[in-house]
Amino acid sequence: MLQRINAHFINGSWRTVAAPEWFTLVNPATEEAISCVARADAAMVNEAIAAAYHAQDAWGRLDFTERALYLQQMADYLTAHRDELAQAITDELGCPLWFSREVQVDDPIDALRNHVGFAATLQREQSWDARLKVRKEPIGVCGLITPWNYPLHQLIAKVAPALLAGCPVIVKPAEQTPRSAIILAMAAEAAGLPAGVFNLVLGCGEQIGTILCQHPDVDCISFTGSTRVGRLIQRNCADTVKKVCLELGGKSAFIIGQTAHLAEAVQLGVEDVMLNSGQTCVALTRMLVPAERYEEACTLAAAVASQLTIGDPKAEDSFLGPVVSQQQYQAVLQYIELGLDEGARLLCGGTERPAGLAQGYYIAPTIFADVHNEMRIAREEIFGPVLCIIPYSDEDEALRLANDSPYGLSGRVWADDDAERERLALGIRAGLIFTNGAEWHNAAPFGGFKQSGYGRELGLAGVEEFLTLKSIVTEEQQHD
Ligand code: TXE
Repeated sequence: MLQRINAHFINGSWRTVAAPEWFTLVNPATEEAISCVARADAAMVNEAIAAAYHAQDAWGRLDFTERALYLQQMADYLTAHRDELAQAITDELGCPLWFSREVQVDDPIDALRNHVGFAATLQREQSWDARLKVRKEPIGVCGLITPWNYPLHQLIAKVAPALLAGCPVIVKPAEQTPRSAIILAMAAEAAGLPAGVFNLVLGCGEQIGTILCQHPDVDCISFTGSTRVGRLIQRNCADTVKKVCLELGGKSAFIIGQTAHLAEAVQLGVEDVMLNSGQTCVALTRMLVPAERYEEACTLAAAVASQLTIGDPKAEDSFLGPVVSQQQYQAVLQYIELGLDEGARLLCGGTERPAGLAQGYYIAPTIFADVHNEMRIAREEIFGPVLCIIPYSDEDEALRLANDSPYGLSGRVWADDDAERERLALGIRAGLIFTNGAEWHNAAPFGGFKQSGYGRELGLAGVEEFLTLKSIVTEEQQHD
């Protein structure tokens, strides 16, 4: 018997849809149905908006430090439910359980706790003087629309700053990954958030998203997902002049510099793309290598990929599991075929099912050499375990290739020479640059240049997105 999930959190209580449409969730590792999820109807979405609208004044009047106490309790709840969260994410998304625990769950909880720490700074920044008071005020009711690839992270990166800023939220997670959102709503309930401050509606992106975007009582939409839907959201928000934050796709470059330690750089580059089966918006999908070291890099990359274990997400030694869905599986396989048609050289992987995996949406780590930056596989976001290796002749060409992309989300440079590293890092037009072996930073403001979107998440800058300024000018005091 399939588990039925009919759970929407509105105005402080759990609600069911009376005669719902059901959406079937499939475990991507087994291709078996795991549950059916009821989609919220339009009436329920409108109720959630009304609840948030009525909650905004009281919530907005609290100090940052008071609101931070609720976030603290939510973080404690999530920590206590770490294993359940990790299991839910692995079942729905297919990434290995160790990755769910360490990256999909621990990192966002850490990010949530960072927000607790921002409260005192924000409180101090409220400025006063005799004639002018400039206050940072919440922007209002926020619709938060998130994707499936890092389900808890994507939620926390929006919910934490919005709540801290004083904005009530209506959360619409991706249909493929509802469980982490339900657990987050349980955290909000356990923390005793006032009714209407946190609302969760599960269901169809187009239907719920359109209502949220067009509703006059919603003041801001923060969206992470495809560039296609990002454009649509902008248009849908235009009539009500909402603030919009968009975190969209990427096609990030990894420039391996002339002075790089090639083996270390290539290993990190390959592993980075293959993690989460390539379904990472900051994945370094274009590896740029000095022409004179190109064949050496290709050989190293294929060797690294051949060592990565693909298989059962529950096995501790699986480095990558399946991709999220049949749809994603077909889309990635089509890109691999396209790469072959475009004349790229397949170093490893491809469209063949990995050995021993008869079921599941598994795609072997795939690497293409002889890729030109004009090829579609070098320009479009594939969102699967596929790496393109591109040669460059000198530093100028490396930067030209890195920046010759409609996207500008992220990038990495590796050079042992400080000056080279600095020049490359400054030269890439993208919102987040890593150097050498640097790891993800939970307080680094994150967001795109160009068609990767605008607005920032994480860090104090992430909270500022949900704040607006109010100036109160007072009459000069007359002194006798
Ligand atoms: O994304 P969608 P999909 C990219 C990646 C991937 C592609 C498609 O390239 O292959 O997008 O993935 C909701 N109005 N990224 O189809 O459709 C939807 O319900 C409002 C990059 O899953 O953009 C979900 O909650 N909302 C990315 C969210 O939008 C709508 C992460 C994302 O879904 C809507 C994921 C509408 N009309 C995919 N239609 C990243 N930047 O990290 C759908 N949604």
